[in-house]
Amino acid sequence: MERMDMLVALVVLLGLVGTSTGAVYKVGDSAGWTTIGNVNYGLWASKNKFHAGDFALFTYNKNFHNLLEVSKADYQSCNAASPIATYATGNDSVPLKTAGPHYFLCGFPGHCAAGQKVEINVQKASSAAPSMAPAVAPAPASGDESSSATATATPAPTPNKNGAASTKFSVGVGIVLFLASLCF
Ligand SMILES: [Cu+2]
Repeated sequence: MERMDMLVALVVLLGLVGTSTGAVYKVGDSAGWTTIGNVNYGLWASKNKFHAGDFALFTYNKNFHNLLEVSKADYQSCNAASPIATYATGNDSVPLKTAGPHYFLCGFPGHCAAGQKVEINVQKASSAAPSMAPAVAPAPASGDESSSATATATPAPTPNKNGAASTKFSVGVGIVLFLASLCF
C-alpha cells in the first residue's frame, strides 16, 4: 500500500475514533422531535449536561418536521429563513462541536411558535475524556478572564458513557499508533 493510501486510511480511522467519543442525547427523550404532546424542550435541555464532542439526536417524521440550526435572534423570533444548518432525514445526529449555546427549531410553518425549538448549552469538553480536536477555546465574550478560569476548574462528574467511550478511544489510539508505525 502506498504511503498516501496509508495516510488516508489513518485519517479515516481517526475520524471514526473521534465520532465514538461523545455521548448521544436524544432530544425530547421518547417523544422525539415533535409538536405532539407539547414536549417541554427547555425542561429536557435543562436536565442534561452537554459537552463539546457530544451529539444531539433528533428523531422525527420527515414529512411533518425538519431541523434547522439558527442564530439566537432567529431562534427567538422563530425565523426559519436563514438557517446556519439544515437537516431533514428524520434521524439526525447533530455533533455539538463547540462550547456555547446552540439553537435549533423546526422550520415547518407554526411548529417553532408551538414550542418545537430547543436551546442546547454546550460546555467545554470534560477533562476526563481526551479529545482529538484542537483545543480551540472560544474567547470570553466580555474579556472577563477570571470568570472563565473558574468555569474550567469545575469538571462535574457526568452520568454518561464517558467510561466506555474513553476505552474505545484508547483502543482506537492504539490502532492508530500501530498503523502509524507501519507508515513511517
Ligand atoms: Cu415540526
